[in-house]
Amino acid sequence: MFSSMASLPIDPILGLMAKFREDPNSDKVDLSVGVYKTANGHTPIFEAVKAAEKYRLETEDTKAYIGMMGTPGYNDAMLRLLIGADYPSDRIAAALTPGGCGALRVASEFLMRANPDATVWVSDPTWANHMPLIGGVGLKIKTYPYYDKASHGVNFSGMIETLKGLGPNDVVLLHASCHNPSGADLSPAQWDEIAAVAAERGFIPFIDSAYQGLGEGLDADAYGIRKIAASVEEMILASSCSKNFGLYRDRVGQVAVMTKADRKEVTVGQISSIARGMYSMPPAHGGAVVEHILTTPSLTASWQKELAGICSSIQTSRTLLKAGLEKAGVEGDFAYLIQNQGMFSFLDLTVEQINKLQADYSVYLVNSGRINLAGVTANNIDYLAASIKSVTG
Ligand code: PLP
Ligand code: TYF
Repeated sequence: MFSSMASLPIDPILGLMAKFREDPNSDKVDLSVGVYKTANGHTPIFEAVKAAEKYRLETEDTKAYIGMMGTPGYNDAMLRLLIGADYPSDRIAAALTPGGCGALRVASEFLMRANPDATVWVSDPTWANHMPLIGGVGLKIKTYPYYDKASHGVNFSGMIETLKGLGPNDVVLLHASCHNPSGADLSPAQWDEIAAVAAERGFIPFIDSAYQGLGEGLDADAYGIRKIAASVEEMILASSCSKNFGLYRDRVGQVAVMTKADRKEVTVGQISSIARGMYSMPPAHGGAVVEHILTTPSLTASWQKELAGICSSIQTSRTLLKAGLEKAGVEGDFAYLIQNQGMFSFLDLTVEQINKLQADYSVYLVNSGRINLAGVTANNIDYLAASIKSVTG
């Protein structure tokens, strides 16, 4: 039965991560997968996470299942973080999910049940995994203009013109902050306009928040979420604790569906039924850690401080890269590297140049030219800039 299965290429991002690990070159530079690393290439565990895990180890007295939606405490703490303390609890059905990916998949299954004819509009370009996660349930996917290659910012007029043509059968996937892969984010004024168009046209905003706190700060990065939540009756929010709590492998996320009044219970039933068909109960550990941090003021403060440190270290990497490329004489205006937000930006390199960077210099980045800025450090910038200079001529 299995011999007819086709051989498939592996996830290009995760494939590079494995290749990088095997590369013996001591000068190697990893700009591939979106994982935060310190200057020595290590991804640390937040102190608040360690403290919460210690607390949990001491106090946890059962491994019996948690509910399909996760715990109410986790869901409440996350919604406060994302939407704010005044979130409309009577209209939001939320569930702990295995990572942001789990949230995106549950949300897509929910949309498919709600309206199999819906079209999900994603930014051009978007995170490559949005395609299998959303398209895999059978939903149609189309793109709206987003990234402007010339300015390395947002082509907002192109985007808003497309959104103005959408209606109630459309769903628009928006990145809350730190756009993956471009780093080009929407301004508050642009979010205001999108919220007004969503309310007017009746399409469903579907917000993916995987980097809250890694752009301009926890509240600033949630501006769009909060504006949209205050402007429309129905929306979906898929969030991840992988980056901002450093809980990558523990798989912690949340799906939240904002509904019309009186539809909450039906929505909880639908989400539970979708979870039952996929994994039934989510893993408890990471959600409990996040809940403990967000409900313990001293740990909240410690977590926020460490997160702000990561954010400023990525900003330092942006400054380093801009200065390094200029110093090495690489052609181009690199001011955009400072304007972009979060872990990622594009470098204008051809696939040929990217392949050469990997083959000749052990510099790893994905084919699109997307780089993870966390991989740029004071120690490797001269080597990295010289390598880029040499492949760009
Ligand atoms: N959405 C975006 C845009 C991402 O970059 C990621 C990856 O980190 C996720 C969602 C979800 O990640 P995870 O499933 O690891 O929480
Ligand atoms: O874009 C990234 O690099 C991160 C991590 O299948 C990631 O979002 C990459 C590939 C993948 C899951 C997560």
